[in-house]
Amino acid sequence: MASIESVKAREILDSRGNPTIEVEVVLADGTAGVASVPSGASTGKYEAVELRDGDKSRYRGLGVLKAIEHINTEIALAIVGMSALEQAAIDQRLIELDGTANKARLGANALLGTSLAVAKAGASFRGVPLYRYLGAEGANLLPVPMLNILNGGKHALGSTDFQEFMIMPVGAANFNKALQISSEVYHSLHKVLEDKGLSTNVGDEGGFAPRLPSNKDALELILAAIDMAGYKAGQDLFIALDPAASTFYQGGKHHSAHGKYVLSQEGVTLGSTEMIDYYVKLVSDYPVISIEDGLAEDDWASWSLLTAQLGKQIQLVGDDLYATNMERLEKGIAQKASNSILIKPNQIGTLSETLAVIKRAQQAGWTTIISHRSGETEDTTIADLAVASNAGLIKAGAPCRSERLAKYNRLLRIEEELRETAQYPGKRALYNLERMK
Ligand code: 2PG
Ligand code: MG
Repeated sequence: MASIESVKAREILDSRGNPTIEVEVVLADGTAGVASVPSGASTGKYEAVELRDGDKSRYRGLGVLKAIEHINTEIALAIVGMSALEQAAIDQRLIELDGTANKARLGANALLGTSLAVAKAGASFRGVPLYRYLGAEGANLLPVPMLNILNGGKHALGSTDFQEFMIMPVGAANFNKALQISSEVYHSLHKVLEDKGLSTNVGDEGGFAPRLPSNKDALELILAAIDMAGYKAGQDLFIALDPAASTFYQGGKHHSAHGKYVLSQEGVTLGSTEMIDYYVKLVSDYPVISIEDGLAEDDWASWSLLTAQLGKQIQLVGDDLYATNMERLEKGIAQKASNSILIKPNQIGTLSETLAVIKRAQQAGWTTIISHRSGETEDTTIADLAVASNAGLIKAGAPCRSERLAKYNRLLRIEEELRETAQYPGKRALYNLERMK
């Protein structure tokens, strides 16, 4: 009765108003699973391919009707009749059906939407929540949220060079309290900006996007906000950064050592080692506990240098560097390129591959952060995935805008449902850092 009876996709719009895919899988007993697919702006070049129509007469070429057609015909034909409970077999079938290394033929967006809708149908069929269905019985770890309260880079043009300035409420006793603290700091930041006559408009992930001369100015504003809200930076909350350095890295494509990091708002251009020095200084001057994509996606040798220098002190997260790809992760582990990985299901295209990458990183003693994309929908799968995989960390934007809050609100409900068995790791989420143990 868990056999798949129909698979149907439709075009919906994401939080930026761009088309994306929603997939509905219905089982023989009438149980349904619905999932939708997010989309990035600072997309890494090693991500699986997001298939877009390229037909300029619709949605500026961003339509996804081709990918939808693939789901409604080829993909449906291949998985109808299979059991929704066989997630691994279904994902394998999807991968083989596509037949390319980067899912370019059918589209990683087509594959992921199908894969997630199957999982949701399977959970419904079993009558359990998705986090329970995907995780073991003991999966009860709520993640520490990493909330992007100040947006720059490709998510807010004209703001900072660095893409994301996040707060991590590690001092809270539970997730509910963590969200409360974060919202209070967010609103204090609004006040700090207002008092300084700076813009309180928000960027793609709901964080403020003032025009600022430097990244340090952003850090100072956040420290002021934490203080105004009555909390202690470096104790109740830490700061995490996602410079998204691939977006301001120039040249040296084949000889990464010759590339340059161009901080145009600050008016400085740095070589790789100077960029590392810049971070060393930031970490000594500010309560920064995590840096994601501090270096570019091809600058492997510098990643290892950065990790040798700061990897004991802070979390160093590879996002564009790994693109949730097992081969790239293995290379990173071998080269000690970082101590953490960002996990985005749509970078790789199926749920099973995503789970395998999380598991491998955890085995290597790394932290794993389950992440949204800058273009999101109301889908809350990543919240369940964070709990199911014991990731301990989630990145889902500011505590503002419903597509971001959908994930945090889902976690509030999960925490309530788990009652006294729910765990909030606080600073232990960064278990591989000596000082956070
Ligand atoms: C990132 C993400 C999410 P995007 O770089 O980590 O914050 O941005 O989805 O635009 O790639
Ligand atoms: Mg990133």
